[in-house]
Order: sequence, then C-alpha cells, then structure tokens
Amino acid sequence: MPTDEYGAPSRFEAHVKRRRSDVLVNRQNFSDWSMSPLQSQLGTITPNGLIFERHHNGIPDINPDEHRLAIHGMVKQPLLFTMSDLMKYPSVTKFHFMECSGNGLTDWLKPASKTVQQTHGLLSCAQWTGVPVSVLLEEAGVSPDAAWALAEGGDGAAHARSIPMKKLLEDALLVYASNGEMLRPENGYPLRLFIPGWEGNVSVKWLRRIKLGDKPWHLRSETARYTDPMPDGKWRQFSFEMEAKSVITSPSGNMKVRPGDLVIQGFAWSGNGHIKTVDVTTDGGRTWREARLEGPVMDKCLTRFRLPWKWEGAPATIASRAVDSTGYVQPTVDDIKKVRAITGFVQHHNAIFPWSIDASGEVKNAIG
Ligand SMILES: Nc1nc2c(c(=O)[nH]1)N[C@H]1C(S)=C(S)[C@@H](COP(=O)(O)O)O[C@H]1N2
Ligand SMILES: [Mo]
Repeated sequence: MPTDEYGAPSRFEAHVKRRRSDVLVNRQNFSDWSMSPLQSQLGTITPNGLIFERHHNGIPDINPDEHRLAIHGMVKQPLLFTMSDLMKYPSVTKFHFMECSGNGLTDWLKPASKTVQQTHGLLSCAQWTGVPVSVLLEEAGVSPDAAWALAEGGDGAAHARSIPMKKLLEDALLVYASNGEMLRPENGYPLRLFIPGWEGNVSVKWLRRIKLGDKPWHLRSETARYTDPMPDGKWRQFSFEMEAKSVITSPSGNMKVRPGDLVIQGFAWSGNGHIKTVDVTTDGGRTWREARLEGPVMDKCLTRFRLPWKWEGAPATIASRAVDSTGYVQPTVDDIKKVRAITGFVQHHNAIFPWSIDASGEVKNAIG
C-alpha cells in the first residue's frame, strides 16, 4: 500500500468520527455542532480531525495571507498584525481541555442522548501553540482604565465576547496551531483566542480584533445567551469557569458488557486547576472507591482514571465524581439545584453522571 502524503487512520477505524447531535436535529448547517468520540479516545489528546466543533453561523474560508488582527480601543498605540507578524513572536505551547458550556445540556431533555459522545462530546483536549495575549497588549500599551476587552471573530456570526483584562493578561493565548499543525478551519484557522479553563465560547475563533474598554459590552452572547438561571428567577451573567467534572467513557451508553472482570475508565477535568482524585461508585452512589489517575495530571487538562471492577451480572448504576486541586467536589444534580435553577437548556451542567447496566449487560444513560 502506498503511503499517503497526508496520513489518515486505518480503514478499520472509520467508525471513530465526530457526530452531530442526535437529540436537537438541525435542518441547516449555519449554527451547528459536532461532538468528539470520547468513547474511542485513547490518551488525553484529541486528534485534530476529532476536536469537537461549534459554530454559530458557518465556517469561514480564510486566506491566512489576507487575515489581520487589530488591537485597539483603550491602548496607547493601536496595532495591526498579519499572520506572519504574529508567528515571529516567541511561541508558547500548552496542553488544555476545551469544553462548550452547553456540553451536557441534552442530558436534561427527553429523549436524552444515548452515548457519551452525545452526552459529553462537546469536549476536547489538545496541545495549543500561539503567542500570549499579554505580550501584544504590552506592546500596544494598555491604558490604566482598561478593564475589559471585546474579542471578535471574522465569521458570519461575528461572534464576540467581553473578557476581563485580568484573565487576558494571566494566561490567554492567541493560538494558531493545535497538536503541531495549523488549526483546522472549523477550529478557527488561522487564528483564535484561547482562554484556558473557561467556557468554550470565549475562545473566539477566526479572531480579527481585540478592543480594550473600561466595561463589558453586554453583547447578545452575554444577555440572550451564556447566562445561567438562578433559583430566585434572576439570571447570572459572565459565568466563565468550567468547574470540575468527570464522566465514565467505558463502559458507557450503547455498550454491552459481560459478567466478569471489567475496567471502568473515564476522563476528569477542571477549569480551576488539576484533578486531585476521582471516586467511582458501582452501586448508584451508596459507596465510592478511589480510581487510579493516569499521568500526566496537568492543570486544566483532561485526566484519565481507571478502576478494575468485577461485574456479577446484577443491574448496577455506575458514576464518577471528580475533586480538583481547589478542593471543589463535582456536584450532584441536587447540589446544583441549591445554587442554580435547572430549566431549559442548562449551561455549565457538571453534575455527576450515571450509567445504568441492566441484567443483559446493556449500558444506558441513567438520567433520561
Ligand atoms: N468566531 C466564533 N468563535 C467561536 C464560535 C463561533 O461560532 N464563532 N463558537 C464558540 C463556541 S460556542 C465554542 S464551544 C468554541 C468551540 O471551539 P471548537 O469549535 O474549536 O471546538 O468556539 C467558540 N468560538
Ligand atoms: Mo459553546
């Protein structure tokens, strides 16, 4: 067999692919998303062709030679960069997960999603390469009164978010590469913002400008979208952090197991630090055992866990619970209800997620 110039997986791996939502079926392709096959992911890095993708109005076809990034607003010197200008700066490479704040929202709908790809697949993890935003902001000279920045994409949606300056200066990156090659078109080619540990929608793809100001812009993406209902009927804005979460990927929905020795495996992650422990229950939450974490355990990164388990053949409910380096414990649904209202399309849904195994060995979403 000849070697392809750009390699592709074996034909026997053709089932490992992204999928659109089974539950919310879109009849158009403008606003859509496709999910990563977490049940097939080996290791913690999502291959470029499998990174989940979410776009609000199409995927632009941008020629990198024509792309520009403007930095303006409350700066001493507005700046305009070409891609080749940006790529001359010393680069930084970081491993981080990326999760859509809407990941899991279909868990609460009926009919609920069946597979872990559908319940949790708006989640990926990659090696991101780019330039720290702080370097370019320093060059532009940030006004002492600048407290927020508007980041805007060059797509049909002109998707934009207001982002606090503190976070931009702390660890935000202007990313042009993932896993060692230029970003794929659907992930923001040729340039995206990357905000570690925060909800995916602030990592603006196809980034064309950053404007500094003294307050947030209250965009559609910050009023009609990406807000969370509170128990008192008010809505919370700017809930950026992705709190600790975990899910069992094997066995998971639509799989079939046989009695005997199994290994429970899954992913845990936190936008506020690294994963400290993961506990697993096989009796619906009555008792928990600590799983083994598989290194490397990195900050704001997917972490694998595993726990050997002998399934005797009786119906069982299995779930995992992550604890992160801040001491935060992944909540139950009831824990979440104490601080937020669970209505409509729930964002930031990080509850402990159960799978049921029936006597025939079939694994199902135990929420739906
Ligand atoms: N310009 C632009 N940036 C965007 C979006 C978009 O539609 N347009 N979608 C956002 C959302 S909702 C998410 S979850 C992440 C997803 O990044 P990915 O598609 O690379 O996984 O991109 C964000 N950045
Ligand atoms: Mo998202």
